[in-house]
Amino acid sequence: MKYYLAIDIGASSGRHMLSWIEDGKMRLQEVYRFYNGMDQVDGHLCWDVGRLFAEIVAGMKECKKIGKIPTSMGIDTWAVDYVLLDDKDQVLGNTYAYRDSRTDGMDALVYEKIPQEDLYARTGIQKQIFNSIYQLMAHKTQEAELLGKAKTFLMIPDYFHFLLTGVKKQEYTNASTTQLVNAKTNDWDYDLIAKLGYPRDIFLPIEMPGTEVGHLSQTIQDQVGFDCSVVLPATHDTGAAVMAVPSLSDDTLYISSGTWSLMGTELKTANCSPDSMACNFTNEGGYDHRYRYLKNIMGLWMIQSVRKELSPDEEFGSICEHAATETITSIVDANDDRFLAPQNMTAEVQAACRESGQKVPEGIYQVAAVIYNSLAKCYADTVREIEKIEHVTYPCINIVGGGANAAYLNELTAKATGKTVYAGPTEATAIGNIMAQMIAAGELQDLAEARKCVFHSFEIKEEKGC
Ligand code: LFR
Repeated sequence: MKYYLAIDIGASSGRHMLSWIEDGKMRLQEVYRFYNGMDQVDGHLCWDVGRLFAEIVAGMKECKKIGKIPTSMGIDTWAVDYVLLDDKDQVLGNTYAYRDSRTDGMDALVYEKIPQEDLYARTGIQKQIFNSIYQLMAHKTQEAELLGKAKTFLMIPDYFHFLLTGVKKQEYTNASTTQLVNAKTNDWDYDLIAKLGYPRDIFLPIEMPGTEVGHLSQTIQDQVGFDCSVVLPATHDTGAAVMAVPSLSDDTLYISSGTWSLMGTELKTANCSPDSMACNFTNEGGYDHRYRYLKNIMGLWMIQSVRKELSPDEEFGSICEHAATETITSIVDANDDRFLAPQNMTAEVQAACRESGQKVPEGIYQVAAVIYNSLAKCYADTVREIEKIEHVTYPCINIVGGGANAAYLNELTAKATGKTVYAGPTEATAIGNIMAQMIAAGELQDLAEARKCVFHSFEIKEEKGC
């Protein structure tokens, strides 16, 4: 049996998933799971990349323990965050998390160098104040000395791949989220980088998913007890998740539902038009030169936050079931930046309801009901926008990722959009990661065949629209 290992790290947890093909179906086995979260360091929200790497190694040791040694492995994580390495390949300063507020006001400094319209026309990337372009401006203005010492810029999964192999490679899907990649050439926009005054030489050549990074270094082999090849998946988790959308048609709407709800479709050519910019759609680089044309919606981060505040020991399923019995109809704008990193999510949702003259939710279930209803409303608005911009009427919505388990939200989504909802697979990110590895190994022929295989391998629930 040939095993493949996906290490999929999200903002709140990470997991090691082994996969193999058996009787024509893709099988998955979770071998290790670990916590992730942001830490406060010097008043900033940061990631502990040292701890995360120790978890990566710990999970690999589990593979050895159960005797399932992967032929290849790859890591995907959230996007936009990066490390700067010095001339000895040591991390310079903090590894900031994208929800940190150091980027406040950095958009204005970027637009002094390039008008926002030009930036969108070149990169096709949505305005999110946490994009690496604004984070680098924060580095430039707040920690110039540090940026001056930087020899290499690596996105988080690329950094982990480097620690595993000693080889530095920059993967494309994640690079596109920096907002420094040109949507036409799919390469760094060096002209833009020069305009912004960022050091050109820190950016490595861009490589496509499926490329081999290298083999495990001797040091890592000694720790984990085996060697394997490290292959680039779509290292951006959303890039991986969208690969695993089990649709056999190209005209498909999807929601990759997790910490964020990423809702959109795939395009063969980027849409960098002013209309598209006005709706803040993004054209993130995808597998096989497809663009993920989507919108970031605040997503289950809102539920995760209120659960932490009001009912930390309760299962998400229970919160979702109870929310379904509430009758409150208040709605907030699930796209509003006020929900990005509020001091207290519950208070923020309540304040938004109060300010708009609506009933103020009390208790976890009412607050959750407001969030679920608000997400569904936002999904419906987004469907209308995409259909208008793309002149396509989509028949259904595929929801993938952990959020596909939220039955009440699926029901609300079907109702609000009028479209049939197909929910699953829930482990889309890990599956997408594996797909790129299996295609690279020749076990699956191409994306279309891999999607067919996912379609036949995992449970997909249907919720009829009305
Ligand atoms: C989802 C995700 C989104 C990205 C956000 C920040 O996990 O990767 O696609 O916009 O996190 O990186």
